[in-house]
Amino acid sequence: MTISIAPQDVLVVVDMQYDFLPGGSLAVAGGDEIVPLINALAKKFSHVVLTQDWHPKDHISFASQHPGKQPFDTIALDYGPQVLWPDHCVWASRGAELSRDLDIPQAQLILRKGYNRTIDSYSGFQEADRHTPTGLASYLNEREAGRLYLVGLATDFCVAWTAIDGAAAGFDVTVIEDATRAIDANGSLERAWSDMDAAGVQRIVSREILG
Ligand code: VGL
Ligand code: ZN
Repeated sequence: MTISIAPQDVLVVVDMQYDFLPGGSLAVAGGDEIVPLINALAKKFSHVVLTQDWHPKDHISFASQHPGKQPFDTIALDYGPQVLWPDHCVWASRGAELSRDLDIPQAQLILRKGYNRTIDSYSGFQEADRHTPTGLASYLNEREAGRLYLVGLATDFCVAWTAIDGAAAGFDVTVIEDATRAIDANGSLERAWSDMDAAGVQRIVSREILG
């Protein structure tokens, strides 16, 4: 049985940007493979929100800002552990642009996150201090959003945190697993799925919507 998508349901397309695609500075393996699938899924939704990772060039999540540290090291910040990354999705750089192969002209909102130099933001709902809101929950409530369906990159970071925070904000959240790809550093993918399960996030495959 295929899942029917209601007009109020929202497809949230997470971080489909050149730096996360093959050739990008933080390329997620197979990230390009999900573009056609996301385009097909988007045809079922009248309400689509895109998120865009958007960092100043000296962002605290960049290993380059921490002498002696390497990408994928973890450091302690005020708000908790922070994985360090290669420089990526720098404001107005090509790597920060959304893939032009996305074919979702009806998308209504592009939500940028991670623009505060001293706080990362994997989640589209709140920054990594677990406190500073992005405004997305208010937007979705004001727009009377129904279920949220998440796709994009990366399963174990921005998709997972957005899913968990969406559930915490009271939304019914479903991740469409085959329309995501993971970074999977140090067991992060398995951890992300168990955290999403614990938060009540549902997991489906695209066939359940596309038939
Ligand atoms: C992401 C690491 C750093 C993501 C963003 O989109 O999953 N991962 N910034
Ligand atoms: Zn980032």
